[in-house]
Amino acid sequence: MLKKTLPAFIAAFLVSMSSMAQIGDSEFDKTIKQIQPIPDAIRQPAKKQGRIEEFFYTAKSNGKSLKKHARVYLPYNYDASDKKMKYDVLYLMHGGGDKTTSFLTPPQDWLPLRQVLDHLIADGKMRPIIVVTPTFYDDDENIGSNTMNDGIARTRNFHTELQNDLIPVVENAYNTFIEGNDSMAVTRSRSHRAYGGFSMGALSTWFQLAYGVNAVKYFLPLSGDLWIFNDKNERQDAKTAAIWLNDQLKSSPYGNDFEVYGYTGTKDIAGNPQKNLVEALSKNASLFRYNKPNANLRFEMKEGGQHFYGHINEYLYWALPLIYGGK
Ligand code: FER
Repeated sequence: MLKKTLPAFIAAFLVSMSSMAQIGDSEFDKTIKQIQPIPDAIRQPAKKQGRIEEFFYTAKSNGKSLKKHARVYLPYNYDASDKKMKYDVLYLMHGGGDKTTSFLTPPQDWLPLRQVLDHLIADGKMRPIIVVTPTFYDDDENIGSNTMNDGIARTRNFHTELQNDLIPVVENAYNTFIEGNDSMAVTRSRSHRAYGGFSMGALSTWFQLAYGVNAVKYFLPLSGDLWIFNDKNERQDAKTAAIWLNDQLKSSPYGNDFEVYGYTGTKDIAGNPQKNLVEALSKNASLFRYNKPNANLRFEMKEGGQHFYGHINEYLYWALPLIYGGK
């Protein structure tokens, strides 16, 4: 017996040490869908291009009033005067130390998200949407102490700013489905809203699900898991995090009326942590249906996928048509 278990234990230890994930042959691993390469054409700019605007708003946090900004992607042909045409809105949160520009207008040495969006819309793979990229920092030029604890606190709290300060203002400034500008208006239009993020932005996505499922229906955690701490500030394991998230959701009136689309890569520092969280959710969280008809929890991994926007933006090429295609 010992001979059989010892190498497995050592292997698991080595895998966790190197932050390398593997899609192994456990029952759960067999359910993981592998992310395919994107078509070459997506790596070139599309002919019909959307545009990116800067959007300013005021956020209230801890009694402070902050002037902040977000970036807004408007699809090709967006016409502000055409009030009959309404758009769903996707919010995407950057990773630790990053900015409102990280998803939309990065240096062009990786696949830019705007190009993915332009192509998906031009090719009819998804309907046109508006994408908003805010920041959990005070602003791009003021990212606070940039420590892990500060980042965790900001990602945990961002849902309040999203619901009270950002959504009502930005969605009334563009042609969206919101009707009204209070918290109830945000809740009534939740099925027209998605929230996702990369790394610490993925952490903010799990917290959005836990604390703000009333504002958002679709969730895209991209290379990041859920960090829960006990009273002594010790990180809890995936099962504890899964049960905590499920308990949070049980106290909402929305039941299992939410959808999670998780993506990461095998060479990503978040690969194993996110895989372990999704497995724990699939086994310990009654509101999550994984790998079943009408699933509300999906998870895919890219062989060789790394912790950077170039791969994350590829994942969005596959994820967004699942939410915005064919409806
Ligand atoms: C994770 C792996 C890495 C994760 C976050 C990180 C929230 C962030 C690392 C960094 O910002 O340095 O699973 O989940």
